[in-house]
Amino acid sequence: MTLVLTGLEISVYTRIVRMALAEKYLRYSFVEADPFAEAPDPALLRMNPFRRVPVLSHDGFAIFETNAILRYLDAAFPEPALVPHTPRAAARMAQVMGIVDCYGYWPLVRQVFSHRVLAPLSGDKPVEDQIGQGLQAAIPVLGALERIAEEGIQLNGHDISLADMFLAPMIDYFQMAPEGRDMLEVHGCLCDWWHQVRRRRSFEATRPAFAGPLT
Ligand SMILES: N[C@@H](CCC(=O)N[C@@H](CS)C(=O)NCC(=O)O)C(=O)O
Repeated sequence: MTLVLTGLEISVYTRIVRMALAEKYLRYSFVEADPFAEAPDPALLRMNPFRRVPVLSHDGFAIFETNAILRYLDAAFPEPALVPHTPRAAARMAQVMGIVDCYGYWPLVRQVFSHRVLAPLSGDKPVEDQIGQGLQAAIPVLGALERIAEEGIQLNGHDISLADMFLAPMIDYFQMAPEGRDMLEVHGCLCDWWHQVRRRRSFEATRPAFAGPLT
């Protein structure tokens, strides 16, 4: 059995899949591909016409789109299960994944983290407008996630599912920005979840090298 993950170390979507692989104790090879490079990587384009990472290949069966990859992994390698069995928990899990994917990634990662944290690391100037817009757009995202965490069926720190895989890498990047950390801190239930999930082996083992140890 061969699993090959094509991705980029700093990519949050790549880390989502790496966390799921780690939760399931699966061994895999990692092939680095940079979707942001100026010259398109022909191998990546052949696997994903949208030129995004990650792509997972299982014995030659290649899948792109993180949600599809996670669902496949959970079906092909059922233990430990990362999709809850009760209809309500499964619905909340899917809801978290949808919220993060559709409304969370851009403001939390591409606007707040990229401009406040990544740009200075690369010697670039942050675009303050982008950070401001990202923080504004993050308000309903964190609000919706807080309500789910408060309900307690998902994002409770112990019933681990694909929802935790999807959210943890994005919150990790968001809280690296001081403004992101301040905003997270006023969401008590989400904060409780964060303090539990960040201690998981799958989270620690997949943290990108540039980030250093979590403080
Ligand atoms: N819908 C895709 C999104 C993946 C995605 O956006 N990945 C980022 C890296 S975290 C990427 O490849 N970005 C390249 C770009 O924006 O051109 C999925 O679910 O896998």
